[in-house]
Amino acid sequence: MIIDVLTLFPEMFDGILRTSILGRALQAKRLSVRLVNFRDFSTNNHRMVDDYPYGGGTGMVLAPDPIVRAVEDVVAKTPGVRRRVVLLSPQGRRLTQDIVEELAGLDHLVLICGHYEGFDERVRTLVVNDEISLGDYILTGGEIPAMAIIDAVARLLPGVLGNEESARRESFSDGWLEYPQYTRPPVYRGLSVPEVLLSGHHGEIARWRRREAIRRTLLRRPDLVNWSALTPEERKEVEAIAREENLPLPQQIAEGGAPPADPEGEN
Ligand code: 4FV
Repeated sequence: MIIDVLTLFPEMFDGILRTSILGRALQAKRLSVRLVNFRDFSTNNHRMVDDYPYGGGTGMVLAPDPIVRAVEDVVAKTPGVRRRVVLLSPQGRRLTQDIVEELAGLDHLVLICGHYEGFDERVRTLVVNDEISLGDYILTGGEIPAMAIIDAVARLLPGVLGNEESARRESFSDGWLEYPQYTRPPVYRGLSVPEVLLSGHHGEIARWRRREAIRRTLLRRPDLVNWSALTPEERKEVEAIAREENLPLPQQIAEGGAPPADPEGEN
């Protein structure tokens, strides 16, 4: 996979591209990241990339030409592949693990980092086919969202995560948040590791982890519970834990009504 990052501050990426998992993956050519300063595509004698907004208003707007030319250049250099040109902005669809998995299936990803008040709308019209937001807050630029996407996508690429890392179940992979994790010492400042985890009883440990993943999800992110996708067993488990935690059942949250009749009609 080739990731082209169009940015006015390529030096911001030095750190992440030379460190840890990502640094090793780039060394091993598991993917390649090209930093493109779109100021290099500015044709005016002051290498300007922004200008005053038509219609007035505060701040500056990124002009279309340098960005459009930069995109056309990297596209021309990478013919005939599965590609997406992504604009990073608060107006985009919010980044999720599902979107990350989507992007990890591409051969060529172009990330356009904004600054100032944003982009001339014709950038969207001419060269953009996807728009992603890191979250509902305003940053000074699109570089940090681009770094987040590069990091999240890279770890899904073959050979980037060692097997011990990749095998591990993680939040969002099966719809639940991650269960609590513990390591040595068994007692720290009077706080003990749950007995079950020291029992060596893998069935018990798996059940405990599952229940704690459900509990944490119900307590912190009930919006993540995809009620309709739950098996009857899972539904029973969720109901039991919701009762333990005096929490309304997710579907009650979703439908604001009484839980649907149990298909087996047992209860
Ligand atoms: C942003 C976000 C973001 C808006 C004005 C840069 C800034 C400036 N990008 N997710 N949230 N961008 O705040 O992606 O152009």
